[in-house]
Amino acid sequence: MNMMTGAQILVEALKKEGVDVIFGLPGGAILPVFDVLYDSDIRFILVRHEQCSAHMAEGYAKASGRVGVCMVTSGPGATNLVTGITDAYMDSVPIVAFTGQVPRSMIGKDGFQEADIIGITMPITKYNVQIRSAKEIPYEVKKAFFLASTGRTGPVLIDLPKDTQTETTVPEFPEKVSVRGYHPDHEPHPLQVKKAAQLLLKGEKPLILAGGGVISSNASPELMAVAEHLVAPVATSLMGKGAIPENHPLSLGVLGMHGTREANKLILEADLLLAVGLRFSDRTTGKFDEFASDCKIIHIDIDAAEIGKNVPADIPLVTDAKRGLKDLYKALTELSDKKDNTTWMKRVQELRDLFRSEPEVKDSNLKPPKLMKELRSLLPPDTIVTTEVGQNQMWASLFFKVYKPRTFITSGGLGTMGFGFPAAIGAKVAVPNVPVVDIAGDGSFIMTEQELACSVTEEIPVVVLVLNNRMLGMVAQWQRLFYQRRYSAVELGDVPDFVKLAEAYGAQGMRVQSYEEFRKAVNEAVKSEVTTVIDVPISPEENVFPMVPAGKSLRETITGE
Ligand SMILES: Cc1ncc(C[n+]2csc(CCOP(=O)(O)OP(=O)(O)O)c2C)c(N)n1
Repeated sequence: MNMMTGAQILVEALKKEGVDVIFGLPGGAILPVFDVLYDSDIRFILVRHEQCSAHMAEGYAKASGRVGVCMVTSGPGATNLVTGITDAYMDSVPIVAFTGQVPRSMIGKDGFQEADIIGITMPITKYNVQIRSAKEIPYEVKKAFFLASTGRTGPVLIDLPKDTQTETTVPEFPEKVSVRGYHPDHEPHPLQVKKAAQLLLKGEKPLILAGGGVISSNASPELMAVAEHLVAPVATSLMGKGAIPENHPLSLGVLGMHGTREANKLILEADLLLAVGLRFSDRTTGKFDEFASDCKIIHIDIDAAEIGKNVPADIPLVTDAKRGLKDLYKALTELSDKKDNTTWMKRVQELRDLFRSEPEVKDSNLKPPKLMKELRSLLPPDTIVTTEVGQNQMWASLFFKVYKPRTFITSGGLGTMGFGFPAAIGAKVAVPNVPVVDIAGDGSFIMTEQELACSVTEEIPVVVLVLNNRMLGMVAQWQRLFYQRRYSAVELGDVPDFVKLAEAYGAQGMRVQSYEEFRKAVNEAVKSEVTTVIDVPISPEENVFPMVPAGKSLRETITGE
């Protein structure tokens, strides 16, 4: 190896990790790296706000299963990443973020654009490190990708003082790294697996709850095998949506605060819960101590810290979802033939029929549930949908059926408004041949709408469907239901004009007033070679139902009737 600068070493190390795209925005403290990128084959996607570079990296990672990469400058560039990194941390999304930093001699001296990004991101990264010499770069980059993508996946940050980027050294690129005390490949204990299988076979009313871990470990086939052997209905968390095709006879849809009525009811009747790849978020469980209190619980999770944190488990299995379900399936088939669960499945069907037979509300306004169903029928099955946060997200979760893993991308843990649009851009970069649609609220879209400039100039066409209620709708819904309609700071007014806004950025804008116009617009938008914003005015009075009020148990579902 020849002498190389730290910046050259970094770019070489990224290539060795197979990185072909980086999202970000430059600045003084990271200029040496950008100068090397100028000559490299790595595609650099220039964002208009650093927060969005992290969300794009998340969208890229979630859609593809590969690590997403973002890169920004020091100080404000770095601090603008914080929301995106926290979002990735909460939802276990594998991203690696690079930040520039003031030169080593300036650290701690309040230099121009210095921020202690290591201190700031300590609690929101799986690992972070400040480079102290150019020599460390190959090892730290390898380690960053290893940590981000293994075990419970998550964000890693590398901070690069400017002079480590210009320092020269002869690099040594390691083939692999091992991190002391970090053993991400847990094998499930065979006796525990056997015990779990025995318990599952004993259960008369088993229910499976699948989380994001099933999707991130590509464990859907194993999930289906277990579910079909047990003839057990499957509900998912919001992050697990897509783990089972939602048109499968065993699918119950999403469970929780805005879960389907059948899922929330059946969990109260089940005697056995197999929870896999999920952290029992309060949005999924409702009140912790009343959740599944009549069930025996088997909990599979790669992160031992999740076991018993929110909900106690009778049988814990610390392993990733794929491995856990595979071993469980083997044990089940060794112990018995496919189960006969006729009585339980009859009950499942009974509830399903009951709730699905509810008549649709007759109203001349465009209704979000119907819009979601129409949208599904217009889009190919492998379309990737992202969402913003609020009512739009919950309508999508409840009424837009997802058929494949990695095709529903949303901000679950942090609930970040403004996530969906940049995540859609990242997803489209990762999987360019399928349509990508962001289901948005007006308030959320306005938060990161500037990335229209990015998507137009970088030629990354996505569709943004704005369910436009001129309100911070979800907050308004809570004020309507729990604060006697005292609408405090939720009215946005008819601003901006989304058609003109899209056009101002060189994108395409459309407004629809009827289902027919909606269908036409969606068909045109998914074929368009430029990003299209479809403005769909809906009533500001719409509520998302069913709903479980915050802090209540799933027993206390409000249906709006
Ligand atoms: C960054 C951020 N700020 C505030 C909130 C709190 N919040 C949750 S939902 C919501 C309203 C969202 O409004 P909009 O995007 O218009 O979607 P709608 O609920 O109307 O579909 C707000 C303000 C949040 N989740 N994220």
